[in-house]
Amino acid sequence: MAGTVTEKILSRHILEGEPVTGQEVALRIDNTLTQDATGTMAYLQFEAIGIDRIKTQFSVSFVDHNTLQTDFKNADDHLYLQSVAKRYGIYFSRPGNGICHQVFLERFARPGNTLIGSDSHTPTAGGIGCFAMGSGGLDVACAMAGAPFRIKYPKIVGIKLTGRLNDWVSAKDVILEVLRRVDVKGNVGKVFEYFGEGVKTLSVPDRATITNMGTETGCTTSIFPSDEITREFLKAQGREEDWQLIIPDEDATYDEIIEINLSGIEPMVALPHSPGNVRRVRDVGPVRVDQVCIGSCTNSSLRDLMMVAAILEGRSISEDLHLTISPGSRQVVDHLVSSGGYANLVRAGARILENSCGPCIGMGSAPRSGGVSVRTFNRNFEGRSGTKDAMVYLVSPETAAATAINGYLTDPRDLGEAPKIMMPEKFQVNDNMIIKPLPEEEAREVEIVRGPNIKPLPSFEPVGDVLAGKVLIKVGDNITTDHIMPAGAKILPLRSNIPEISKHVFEAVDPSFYEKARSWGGGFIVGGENYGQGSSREHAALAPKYLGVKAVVVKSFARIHLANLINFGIVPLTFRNPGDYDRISEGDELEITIGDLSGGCSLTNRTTGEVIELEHTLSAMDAEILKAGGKLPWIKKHI
Ligand code: MIC
Ligand code: SF4
Repeated sequence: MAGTVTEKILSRHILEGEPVTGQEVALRIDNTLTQDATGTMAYLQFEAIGIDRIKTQFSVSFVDHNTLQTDFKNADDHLYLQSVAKRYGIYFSRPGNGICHQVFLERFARPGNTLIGSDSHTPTAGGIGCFAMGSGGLDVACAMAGAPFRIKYPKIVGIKLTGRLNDWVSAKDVILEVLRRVDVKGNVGKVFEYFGEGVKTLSVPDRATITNMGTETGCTTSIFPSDEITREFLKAQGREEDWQLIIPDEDATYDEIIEINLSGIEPMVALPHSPGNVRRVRDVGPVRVDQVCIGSCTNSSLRDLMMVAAILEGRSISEDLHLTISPGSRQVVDHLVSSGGYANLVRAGARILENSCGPCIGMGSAPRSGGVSVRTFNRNFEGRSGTKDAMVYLVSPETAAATAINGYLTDPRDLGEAPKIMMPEKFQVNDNMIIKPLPEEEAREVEIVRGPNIKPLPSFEPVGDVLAGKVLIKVGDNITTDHIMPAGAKILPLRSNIPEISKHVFEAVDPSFYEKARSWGGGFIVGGENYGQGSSREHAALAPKYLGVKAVVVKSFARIHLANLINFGIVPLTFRNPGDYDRISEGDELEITIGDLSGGCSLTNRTTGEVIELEHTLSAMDAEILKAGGKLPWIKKHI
């Protein structure tokens, strides 16, 4: 049978279920990745499952989110992660080695494999032809323990690329164009698979920029074929043996096709506060800018930073703004240094930060109050930069560099002739910042180090048939996990400590949420469309659960957050009639009869006396997991 890349990879990994769109399939998972901010929970859960060694082909633990080490907490977390990796046979990428997705692409990702990662931008590896998905940490823990990962068999959307990008236009503009067309909601359950002649004009890091930010559409993942260009990239990384050809058959069919002519794309920008709010840079005009930040897992590859270095060569940044650069990996820095690019950046006035997530997750470099920040990142949600009233614009490295020179949002084509950059034939391969797994016997002897900030996992009661309580908060559409469980320098160090981090739930939306949840004995969350978009952080489910949230009732959910709610025993429900959203207010007393969750549920609003019909998309297994009080107690019984 003719197949797409997605069909070919999935058919080799389906353990249960039929490849029918919308039906649940269980997938064998070859690899996993974690990062520090979600990793500590994932490994505490893995330990709780009680397996002696990971069962994946290989798994990697990265430290890249929280590298500030403002006190013992963070340093303790890193040590825990390093010792746990040693104990269970996991690769450990040390802090300073780079951003998880960039390093995974360079050193680990394999075409044709399946990967899940406790970070929503795990689809970056789709740029190399790996079927890579973001998930909660508990799902990663289960995959490391050998359990399959369940998804709804996706609808395969083919994105047909023709033509070739013009000078000054790059992969970021392509994904911004995709986001302009499909927006951040309405894409749950889809895979965006790129095909067509235009694919050949994009390098692996270009493709990875596109699959990385594909996450912002809310899709399951995005993927490119594995072709000769992929082989060249792997060869340059000294791992050609990891390559295999995976291209769609001539007569492969897609459920839907979107055509994009690369030659027609112009420099694009996502305006505050949504990655889907996309315009042409030229149409937005010369907005005054206070800060430019270059980096993040979307745009920190060698290609991107060499381009920035070439644009800045012999120039100075505007005196009215700051420019920060966070390289994606140590390999990138190594090349920047040896090629002279690093000196161009420094001489132009860039502040070069660590090889980590940095400002992207609010770890420093917050803009001034009311400031404008132009970033090459993938998210511009309100407050995520660390400054609530900052205005964040998302652009390509070319647009960011041009803006840094002029001090206002600039279409890079205004700079004249585009520089030409050359990529090395062979990358500098040096894996001394990656600690390899120990042999099984030796690994058993390793002692796991737990600092005082690493608190035991909370455990929860099974969910009953009738849920009663008050509406703790009512929110609108597109609520992100950054709204539910903020990150940043103050809160990230608490990721291993649920009692402490739970004090910050919905902090920026309603500072009284925590007190209310405590004094009302928990209750419900009511929301609109695309609830829980963004990050994979399970803390956005775990911390509300700890505060007694019983169910979340919304118009629609984002995929990863929906899975996280189930994993931690919060019942995810949707309105049968979306208009019923208006019939519930904050503070209303609700009673929801869920029964055994085999059918719909009804909600009685005790405050108004009205009855509202609710629905869910839970499988029989999801219902079992919920009823058991979450996935951890459930998996312990099943492994
Ligand atoms: C993000 O970009 O929001 C993060 C921080 O990388 C998250 C993971 C986390 O919250 O730790 C993600 O994208 O999943
Ligand atoms: Fe890190 Fe930002 Fe990428 Fe998240 S989006 S993994 S915070 S660089």
